[in-house]
Amino acid sequence: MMKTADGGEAPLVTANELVVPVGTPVRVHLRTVDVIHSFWVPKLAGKVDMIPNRANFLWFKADKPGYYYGQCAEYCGDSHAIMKFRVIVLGAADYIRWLDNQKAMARTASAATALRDAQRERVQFASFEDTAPGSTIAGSPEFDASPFDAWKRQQVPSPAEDAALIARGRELFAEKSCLNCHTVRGHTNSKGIPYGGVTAPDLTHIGSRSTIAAGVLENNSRRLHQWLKDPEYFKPGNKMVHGVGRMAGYLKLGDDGRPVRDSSGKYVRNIELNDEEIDALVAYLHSLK
Ligand code: HEC
Ligand SMILES: [Cu+2]
Repeated sequence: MMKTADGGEAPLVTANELVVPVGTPVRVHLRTVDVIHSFWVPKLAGKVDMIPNRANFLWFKADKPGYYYGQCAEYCGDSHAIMKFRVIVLGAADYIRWLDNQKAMARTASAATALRDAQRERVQFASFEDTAPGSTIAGSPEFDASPFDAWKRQQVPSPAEDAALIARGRELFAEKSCLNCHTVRGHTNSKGIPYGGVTAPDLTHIGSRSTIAAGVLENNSRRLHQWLKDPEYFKPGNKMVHGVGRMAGYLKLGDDGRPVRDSSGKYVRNIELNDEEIDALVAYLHSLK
């Protein structure tokens, strides 16, 4: 259980990555709200379907620490082929450390770690030539060499983080309406508006996860920037672009809840982000270890 911003308790929430202790039987409850999925981590357990209105579960026990790949094994929609997830198996002490950190409220970066703008990674956004739409994994050579080590590096704040940029990103998280769908537990903007959206992944510790977007992309600055610039490119049909119910995402929704087009047939945007704003959001999200 974790503490909530209002002092209550709630189950711990993560996304894309299931972190478990080694040598311990784990019971996974499998639920789906809309379509059928199938939970499959070939090296750890058999395949079990997730079916709406039905409570399924499975047990598994991992013998070795490491980074294990999982894949949805039942056609579930436009982005099924790229519906991946990971299981990270840790030794007992590492697991407790991870758990304590995840239970904590969102981290606030300190000004002592400020970095000159010039040192930030610059990214070319005009096209994503380094990746193809729907490609199975878009990692870096370091990540591909050892996903487990990459995951471990991701657990600690970068010594190069820029506190001013992070603060700007934190404000933008409210200005750009990210807070409508996402939670960052314990964080508000400067006006005290809590970041408490519930329809999308909880981002309280997004900086500590090695992948984003259901494991399609490595969670480095370049990939996170690309994701925020054009989520549709990587996950066609996703709700961040198309909205959740009546809550608009990147596209403006009409009264019928469908994206609106202008007279030339182009979709009308609801959320506009320029590259500087995206850089600030990336810095903010990556400070959330
Ligand atoms: C309409 C609701 C909505 C809005 C508004 C929205 N998002 Fe999302 N976001 C989602 C959903 C749904 C996903 C999961 C997408 C998927 O993987 O299919 C997501 C995924 C993400 C992820 C990846 C999370 C993960 O664990 O993989 C990040 C980071 C993110 N959003 C940041 C933002 C930021 C920053 C903004 C504001 C500019 C924003 N979102 C606005 C719904 C929204
Ligand atoms: Cu699927």
